[in-house]
Amino acid sequence: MQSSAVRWLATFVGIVLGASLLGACGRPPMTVSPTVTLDATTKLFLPFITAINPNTTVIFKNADAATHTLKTVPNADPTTVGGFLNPGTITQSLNSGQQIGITFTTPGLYDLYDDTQATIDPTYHRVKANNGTVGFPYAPEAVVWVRGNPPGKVAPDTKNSVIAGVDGFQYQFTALQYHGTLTLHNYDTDKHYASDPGTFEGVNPTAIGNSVNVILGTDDAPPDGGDTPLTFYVPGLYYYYCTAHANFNTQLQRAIPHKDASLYPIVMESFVLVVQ
Ligand SMILES: [Cu+2]
Repeated sequence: MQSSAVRWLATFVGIVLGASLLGACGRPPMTVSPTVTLDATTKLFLPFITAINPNTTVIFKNADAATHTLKTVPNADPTTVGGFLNPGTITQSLNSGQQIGITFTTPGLYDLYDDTQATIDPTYHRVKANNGTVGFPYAPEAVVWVRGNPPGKVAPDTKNSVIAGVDGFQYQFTALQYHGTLTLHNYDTDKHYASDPGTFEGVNPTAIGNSVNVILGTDDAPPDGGDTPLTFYVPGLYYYYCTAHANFNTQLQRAIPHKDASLYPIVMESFVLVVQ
């Protein structure tokens, strides 16, 4: 018992995000830290989403035989820089068997990925699993949600759109104030959906709209496509995906893209952070 505790201490690196970087050593926290594991079987980060309070240390563990990395996904929307998305930057290498502790101090969403198995799509700014990876089409991506009010201004209302000719939402992450409305617009010809898979991993505290939320395209709502407004009364993190272009895998708690979805292997999903 003694020796395993010492070993654990020896491999523990403390990193504090949002305030300052702790160089030397971290103390193991008194409470059990949530763990995100780069799983040896799926080669994915499990769980996909981790919800924590500020000043919680998350253990990132590489259970695989190969070296992996943990890196911040560049913000697709430049207006979110300095705000709710990625208020701190992480660039870490994780050797086989290594675990590190990262303490998240600033509220917001942290979108992380492993660049040994995925790239960032230059057009759609999403994590895209490399062909031939074990986890394909799932991307080795992990989202950490730190509850509370993020830095910067959060808009009262916001918009996310289905891109013309593409089975995908413009942004993976948006934010708004509670009692505000997320308007989903569809510039594509086809119908798309913002479907709610129910509550999981602390996400979706209430149903999103009618849980189906069809968004009419230019075929059904000519000439410019339809709007689906969704108003959020309960703060929290919400997740939606398009049931016409993905299925929700309840074991992995992630959506898997349909092979005929135009952005495959990028999945048609999005998050909206609703701030009090
Ligand atoms: Cu769709």
